[in-house]
Amino acid sequence: MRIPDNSDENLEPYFGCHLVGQAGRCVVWAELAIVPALALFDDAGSDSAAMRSALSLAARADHRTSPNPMVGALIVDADGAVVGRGYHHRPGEPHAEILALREAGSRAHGATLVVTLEPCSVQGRTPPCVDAIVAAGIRRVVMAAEDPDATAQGRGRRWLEEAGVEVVSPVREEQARRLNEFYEVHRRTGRPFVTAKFAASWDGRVATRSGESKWITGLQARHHAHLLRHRHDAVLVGVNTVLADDPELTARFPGARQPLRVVLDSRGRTPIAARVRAPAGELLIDPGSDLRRLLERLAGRGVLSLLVEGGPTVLGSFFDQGLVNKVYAYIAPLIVGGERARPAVGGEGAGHLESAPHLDDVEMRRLGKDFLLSGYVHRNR
Ligand code: AOF
Ligand code: ZN
Repeated sequence: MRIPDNSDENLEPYFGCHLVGQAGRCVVWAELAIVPALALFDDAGSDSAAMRSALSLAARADHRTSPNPMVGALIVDADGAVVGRGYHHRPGEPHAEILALREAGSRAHGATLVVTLEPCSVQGRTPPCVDAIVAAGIRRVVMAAEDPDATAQGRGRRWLEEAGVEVVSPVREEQARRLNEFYEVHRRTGRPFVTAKFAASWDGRVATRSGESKWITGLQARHHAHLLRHRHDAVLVGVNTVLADDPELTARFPGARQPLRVVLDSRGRTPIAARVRAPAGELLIDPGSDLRRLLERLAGRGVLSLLVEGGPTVLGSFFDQGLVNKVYAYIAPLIVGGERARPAVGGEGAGHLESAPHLDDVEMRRLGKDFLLSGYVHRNR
């Protein structure tokens, strides 16, 4: 099957078994990763189609590469046949280009390498890919985007060109940057990508006036929230949420990644028996007095993405300080009402509509009876 040159499908969710129940049967099917629509690993009909295949390969890592980017690569010979494929699986393991070159062997000579990120030019945990690409006799490199990492800055491209390799770039740059948006924000700003998440009633309340919040949304929405935990490197709540809900802050489905857990607690109120202390992995308790500093510290230890799960006071602080990149709102079909029932986002809030964080690239999907709304915080206001 060939994709027309001008095909420009958006990245779409890839569904698989999200929760395995007793007897190994799949209980919940859900989105596992964002991949370009229709994963066609072997389509090399054009640079754009081949890049689409390389992107879907990259997405297979489903965030397990952190703090590294997700990268996919294909090697296409002179007849347009795909002779090698690879994607980066885990940090410290071979880069996508190396795996693709290994599969291609001598067929890489004179072939085209299609890769979703500029090949690396410095020795990191692994040797520079540019060296291997030139040594294998690759004639042409098609890349989606330049690498925002400080060690790159176009060096990979220049090295290839100096060695006589033709470089074609950018191809499907927007999709590639969207796929690695956590990595992009981390490398460009020195802070993690911040996702705000809440579950609210149609009228925006996260609890009744007596504080009851379990459960506003249904099972499917709650399972989806576990997927968000898996995708993020760290998850953060305020101590009031610990006291009210006693969350574990783990991703509970087979094969899930477990995020670093962060609690904002300035007065040591996190109970010794709190569930957030129980799971293996690290718990960080921070006073929360300087969120920017906290974000920089998290970024410094390789946290590319932070999921802020609330409650209203904490979400309010992140929004008031303009620190949120993306919002996931799970909206349940009920009206809680009441002046004393807490809204999803507290803090100061916007004085004027003009200064309220507006959302772009908004998406809506159904999760059982609930809706999931997501969008990116518009920056230029
Ligand atoms: C990856 N996977 O497929 C490519 C990457 O520590 P290292 O040696 O794994 O190097 C990580 C850097 O290599 C990363 O920040 C990025 O700049 C570059 N390219 N990284 O993890 C890959 N192609
Ligand atoms: Zn590399």
